[in-house]
Amino acid sequence: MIRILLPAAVSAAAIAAAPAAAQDHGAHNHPAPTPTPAPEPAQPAMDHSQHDMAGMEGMDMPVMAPGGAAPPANAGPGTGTSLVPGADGGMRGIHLATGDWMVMAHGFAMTGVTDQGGPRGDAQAFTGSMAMLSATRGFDSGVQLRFSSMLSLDPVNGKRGYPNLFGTGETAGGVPLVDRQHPHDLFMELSARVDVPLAPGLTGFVYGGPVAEPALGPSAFMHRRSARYLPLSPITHHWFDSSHITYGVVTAGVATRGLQFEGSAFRGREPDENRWDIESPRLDSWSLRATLTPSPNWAFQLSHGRLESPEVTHPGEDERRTTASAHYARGGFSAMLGFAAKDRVPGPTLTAWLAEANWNLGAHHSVFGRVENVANDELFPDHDSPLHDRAFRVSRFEAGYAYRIPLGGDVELALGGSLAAYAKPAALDAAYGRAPHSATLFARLALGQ
Ligand SMILES: [Cu+2]
Repeated sequence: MIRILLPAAVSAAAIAAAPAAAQDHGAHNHPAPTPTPAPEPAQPAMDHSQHDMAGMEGMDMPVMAPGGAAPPANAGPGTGTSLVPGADGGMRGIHLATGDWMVMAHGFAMTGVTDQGGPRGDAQAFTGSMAMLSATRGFDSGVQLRFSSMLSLDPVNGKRGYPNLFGTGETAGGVPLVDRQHPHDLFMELSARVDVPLAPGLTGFVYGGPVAEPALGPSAFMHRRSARYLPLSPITHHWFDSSHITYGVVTAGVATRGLQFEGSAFRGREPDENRWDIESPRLDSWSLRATLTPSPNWAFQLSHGRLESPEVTHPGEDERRTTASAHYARGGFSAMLGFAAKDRVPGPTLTAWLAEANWNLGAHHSVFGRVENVANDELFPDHDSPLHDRAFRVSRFEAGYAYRIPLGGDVELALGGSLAAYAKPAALDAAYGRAPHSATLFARLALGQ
């Protein structure tokens, strides 16, 4: 227990200590300094009071480009080059202007204990964490340059990650992980991005790096406001957003105020089970994504990718992945509805649905939930099992509550818990019990969003 909890405490302390170093900036809920897709022309001398959006969270404000010829964007930045509704509030945290560069830091550390229930549901303490650091600078020409890094201490959970009933994907000790969420890699992102104004209201961009996220799927769950307090990974992670850690990505796109088109070349293979290293990049797969943001309240994305041999245990098997999602944000309420189809080549097509929402009620209370439905054929990896490779459609219904304690300087402690129940075919009763249910408690310390 101590071994598991200590790294979270250390990273939590690091996050908590950070605002002291930036007292004059930390207390404000700044909008993102880089409101994707609008480039940020060099106007560092902007009146600070104009820039201060504190108290405006939840208002239906477009994410304003801080001056210049760029129009205000309806969208805010998600993970990689993905977009979320501008009304979600953008990425917040500590902002420091150092010379020509604007440095932004944000992140979270959480520790939890979960009992996933039933014969296959383990009980375990676990941690989750993410620290993001980015540096952005604008040039007189309107060109904007940004470097981003994202780190996680997930690997301290051990190779088998944490219990997550009906969750599958990736391996530990060469064995597929089932009813578990794999740990994320230490390096979740090391990327660079250049935005170039092409015409009034039109921006072109190039993004990529040795660890980055291709233009495929919605913003990854750990950055979605709708999933902010949901303590566990979605069981549909490998249908929607598992490509958020990809070793080798190059993306090019164009964006207007309400529309973004982009394409990526990237490595199809999932990260291996050594979570502390950087793997060799390749560009053997591709994806295309269109994102529509008609207002600051809505974002819709449609994406399709062809992944070369994503799974180490199925080396001859490729994947065509299609995802569609709608994101809504207004007044402290954020929601997402998504559909995904994983077409194995060769093999069947497995579909998934996901609906999740978070609602901040006043200064302290949040209620949240997620419903997922997925056809999964990886629940019995043992070749001798009569159920091996059979697809079963299962559903998870999860609901929870968090009590939020603002600690000042955009630091927040949230204490909460969730309960989950499942629907599944009777053929799974022997393995999972007739009615498994799960309970999770967590403490989450966050700097910004
Ligand atoms: Cu992941």
